[in-house]
Amino acid sequence: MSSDKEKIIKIFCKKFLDLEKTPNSFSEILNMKPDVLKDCSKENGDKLKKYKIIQIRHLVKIDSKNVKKIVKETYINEEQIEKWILVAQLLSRAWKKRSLYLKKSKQKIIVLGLNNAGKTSMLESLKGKTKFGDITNLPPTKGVEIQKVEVENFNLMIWDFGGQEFHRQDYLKNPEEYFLHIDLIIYVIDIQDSERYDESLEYFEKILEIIRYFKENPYVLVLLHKSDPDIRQSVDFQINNEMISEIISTSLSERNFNFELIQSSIYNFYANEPEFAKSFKQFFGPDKIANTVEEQVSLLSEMVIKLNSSIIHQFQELKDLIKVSNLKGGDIINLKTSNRNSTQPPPPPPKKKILQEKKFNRNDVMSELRKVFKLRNLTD
Ligand SMILES: Nc1nc2c(ncn2[C@@H]2O[C@H](COP(=O)(O)OP(=O)(O)OP(=O)(O)O)[C@@H](O)[C@H]2O)c(=O)[nH]1
Ligand SMILES: [Mg+2]
Repeated sequence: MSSDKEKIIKIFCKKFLDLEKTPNSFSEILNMKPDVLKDCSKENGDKLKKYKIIQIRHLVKIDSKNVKKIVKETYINEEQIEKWILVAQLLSRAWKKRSLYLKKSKQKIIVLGLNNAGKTSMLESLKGKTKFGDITNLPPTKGVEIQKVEVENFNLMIWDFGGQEFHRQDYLKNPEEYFLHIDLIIYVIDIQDSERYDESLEYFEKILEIIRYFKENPYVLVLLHKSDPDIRQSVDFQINNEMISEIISTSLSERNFNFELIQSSIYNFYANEPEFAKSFKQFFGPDKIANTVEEQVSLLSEMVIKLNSSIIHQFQELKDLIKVSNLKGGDIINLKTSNRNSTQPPPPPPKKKILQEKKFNRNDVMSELRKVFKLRNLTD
């Protein structure tokens, strides 16, 4: 039995079952008698037989009408039955989705944060999107988008978690589908949105709790994102930055995570000087002031003058250094949480391009990633 599978089964057994020996599979558990469930005595198990509930799997589809009937006729506590049903459903779901989370991709990176934090934009610039309009007009991510990114020495599976509230709730309710086998967490906080700090920190805390519960030990990279060059000198920014960094560092140290906090901005990519960033933001950002064609052209020409040859040179270098393969068509896996209840069968697995396996460890990945961040000018 793979150690990953063993780990999940052990968690289930410890929490929900009274067993002396750990079974080998979810289906083995589903075939067991209900009286192996915690708080289900042999007597209760016998009572359930009358309702054709002989194995745990038979509990999965019991509806509330039948629950009421059983409670009325057997005097089994309703809350207890509801709990057994829930456990059976969890096990059944774990069994059905086993292929999703039992397969360990070589390097799994999950990118989380509230909606509008700038996760997808950051990833797009990391991947080398050079057309700025493409980065600033991204739609909100629906569910989780998984992309394979190939960087010089290694391959990454990057999971971009859409941050809208209903998606966030889904991840927290179904953590086993998302938070297993993680090598790196990138948590993105919009440093410019101080009104949502509490909400973001709360979400972050919940994720860390889950990760610890699963006994995962990923490296954590926190991006204090939207640290745009033109605001870095402002007092507000510096105070907020210090406050947030302190809170996060304390929380991560207390939980013994290896971590790093960095300031990032997509405007760094284009701008090494604050003035330049400001013009870019005016041109492309959400508060863009350049509306007429004349205004746009004049602003753009100002920027082009400022765009010195070293930056152009940098662009060329980057193109050669980082080869990003964004999987085409069906190869981008989108876990849309809104389709959770769909009865449609899952799409066939994508035909995978065989990539050369290379041996690397987490330190290599981190140092490569740091290099990419730096090269992309996402960080200082
Ligand atoms: N000022 C500034 N704005 C940014 C930066 N990065 C992203 N943005 C803007 O932030 C907004 C949201 O960006 P997205 O990348 O779609 O945000 P997201 O976190 O992926 O949002 P969801 O997919 O809904 O979770 C867009 O208007 C981006 O242009 C940055 O570094 N600085
Ligand atoms: Mg997004």
